[in-house]
Amino acid sequence: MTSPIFGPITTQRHDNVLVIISNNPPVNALGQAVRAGLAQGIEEALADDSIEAVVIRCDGRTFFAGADITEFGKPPVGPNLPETLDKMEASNKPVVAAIHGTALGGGCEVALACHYRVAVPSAKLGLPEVKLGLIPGAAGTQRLPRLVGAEAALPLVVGGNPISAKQALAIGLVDKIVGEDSLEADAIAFAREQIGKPVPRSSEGTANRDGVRNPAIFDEFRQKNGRKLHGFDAPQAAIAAVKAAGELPYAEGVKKERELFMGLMGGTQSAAMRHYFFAERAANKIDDILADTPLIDIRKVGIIGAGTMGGGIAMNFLSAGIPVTILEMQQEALDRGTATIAKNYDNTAKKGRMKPEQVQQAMGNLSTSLDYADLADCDLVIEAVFENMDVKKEVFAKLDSVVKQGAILASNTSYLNVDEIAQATTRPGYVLGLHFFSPANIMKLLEIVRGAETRDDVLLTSMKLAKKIGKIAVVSGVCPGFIGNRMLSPRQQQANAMIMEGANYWEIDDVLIDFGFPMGPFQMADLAGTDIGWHRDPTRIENVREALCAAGRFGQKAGKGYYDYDASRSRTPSEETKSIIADFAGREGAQQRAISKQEILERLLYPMVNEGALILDEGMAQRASDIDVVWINGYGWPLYTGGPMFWADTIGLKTIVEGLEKHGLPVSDYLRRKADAGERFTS
Ligand code: T1G
Repeated sequence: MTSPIFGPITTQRHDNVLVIISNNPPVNALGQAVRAGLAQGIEEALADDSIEAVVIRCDGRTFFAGADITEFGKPPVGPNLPETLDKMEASNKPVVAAIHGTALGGGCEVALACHYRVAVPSAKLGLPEVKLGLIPGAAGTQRLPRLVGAEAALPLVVGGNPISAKQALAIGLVDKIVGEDSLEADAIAFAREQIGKPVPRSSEGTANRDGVRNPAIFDEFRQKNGRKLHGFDAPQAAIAAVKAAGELPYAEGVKKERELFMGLMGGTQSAAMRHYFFAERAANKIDDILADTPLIDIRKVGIIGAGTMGGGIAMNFLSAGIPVTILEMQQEALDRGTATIAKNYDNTAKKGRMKPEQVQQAMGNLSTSLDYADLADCDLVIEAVFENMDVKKEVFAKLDSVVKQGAILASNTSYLNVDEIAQATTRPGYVLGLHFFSPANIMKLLEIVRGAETRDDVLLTSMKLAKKIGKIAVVSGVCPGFIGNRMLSPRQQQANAMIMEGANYWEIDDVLIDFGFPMGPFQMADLAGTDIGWHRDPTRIENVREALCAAGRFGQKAGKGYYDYDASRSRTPSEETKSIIADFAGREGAQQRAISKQEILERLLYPMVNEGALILDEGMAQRASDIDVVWINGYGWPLYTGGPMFWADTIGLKTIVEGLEKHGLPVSDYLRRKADAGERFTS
């Protein structure tokens, strides 16, 4: 018998066991209605003497996937989750969480407050709050260490990544793995077996003593993860909370958790990371295309060019189980390309990121060719050839004559005009840009460049395919550099201008590193190679880069570029580079002066925001948050500031405009209008 209790929560009675069921699509988020229903269901179950055990489960794709993030930042409405969970845990009737899908955040905390947890093999459990700039706020940081120990709890709470049901069983977070298709029945049977036994409560566990016996684990964890945690507030709070679980009585520990949680909730980092959570999902949506537009079936992919980009692109499809044919002009280039792919997979397998059989399957899906005719039956062909318009037009004309009608023809160009390339074919509707970022098998970002004539089904198919191959895709219009590289260019210009005016190049890099970037522009140049696009004539020196190349300063690969590098590739500013720059500055007659860190930061980042405003005004990006997604995933913009547009909102558009004017830099009409109106780019 099923009785609706409250909105998304119903109950089902199975003799002496009551099953409380949540049905709150899409992910059973613990919104107010769910919390109220859950509280009521638990209260009724505990008050009814004929009920001797309780099972909590969810309909749909997953067990509770956490608090409802859309409620954050709004006035809280009861009942609050911790109180509901405390009541439930205090019961002497066994309560069993029946887990499928992803029990995350508050969902995992509901499970922790249950006396037992059973899960299907495919289930995952985790506490991803740190990815939202938070820590668990319903006693997860206090119950988990008491159940599994501080050492096992740290990676879950501080890292935020979910673990499999099998891993959860191994650490004691799950009590039993049940049948994939018999979760409810097995959970009920398991619950019945516990009737009459004393109920185990995570909050009364003593596994957390490991953190007291060996307090070094916290500093060791901090040191081991130093780079990853750098700049983020939440992970440090998470470590403090787990440590407190060993030092304080439970109730005190919960208070400490609440204090840390509220401090983070009110901070800009969590606002930024919650913004990013929804921004990444919004980027999947193409506002002017019907979601039910029929898709093109992509069963076979052709890639032209087996170089670094072509090989990396191929791996994305091979790893997703999609057959690939790589085309090159010479057998030697093909052999080199396929050998690189095999080596990359070998490294991935060595790191345990892929099983040998998965690598075998991926490589088994790879074929090679020297003949365009072998691409005739491809559903998608991506060219990754030399970045030259004439070459690309020639390739597309050839593809147009060989590849079957209805196939998508994509260019991996990083800034060339996709419309011009499309005009080299008789099917411009099937042409678009798929701009992968190097290394293409690692970098998550994909810019999908929508041509003036790109068909809706071609665009939507590419967006869905991006998700299938594990990319985070953003739609861009056709403009030089699309979204990311277009905004990189004004930052580069200012960096080069400032070293002529007296700023040291390492100071510029350090300002961006302090802001949270993994490296600055001059380090990036050394990493990529200062000789990209160099004419190779050491006697022809017209700028700093050509001077560096003429001096053999090709970057990290040469042991010297802007910087000198030691064997471990750590950088030291170079006197030779300094004098090369001074020489050019002298020739330009630039006024030399010390430039403050604040001025460096403003002149590097404010012009990027202005360029982002132009991109929005021209309709080259669908929404400001898409620009944030590009820069966080493609260029290492620090996630805890939310991306360039959210960051601009945080400091205020008026401040940006005043800064640009102070430095004599252009202010777009769109930016000025938004600033004058007191508006934000992002919601
Ligand atoms: N709240 C609100 N909406 C959510 C949501 C959530 N927790 N999780 C997902 N959605 C929406 C999402 O915006 C999208 O909406 C749709 O569901 C499908 O999501 C108290 C304080 C569960 C692994 O961080 O990791 O609990 O775009 O596209 O790829 O201590 O969603 O369709 O309109 O991502 O299959 C902790 C976040 C919260 C989990 C599914 N929980 N979600 O991935 O689908 S804080 C999380 C996810 C908390 C407690 C603390 C993933 C997923 P739309 P999707 P998916």
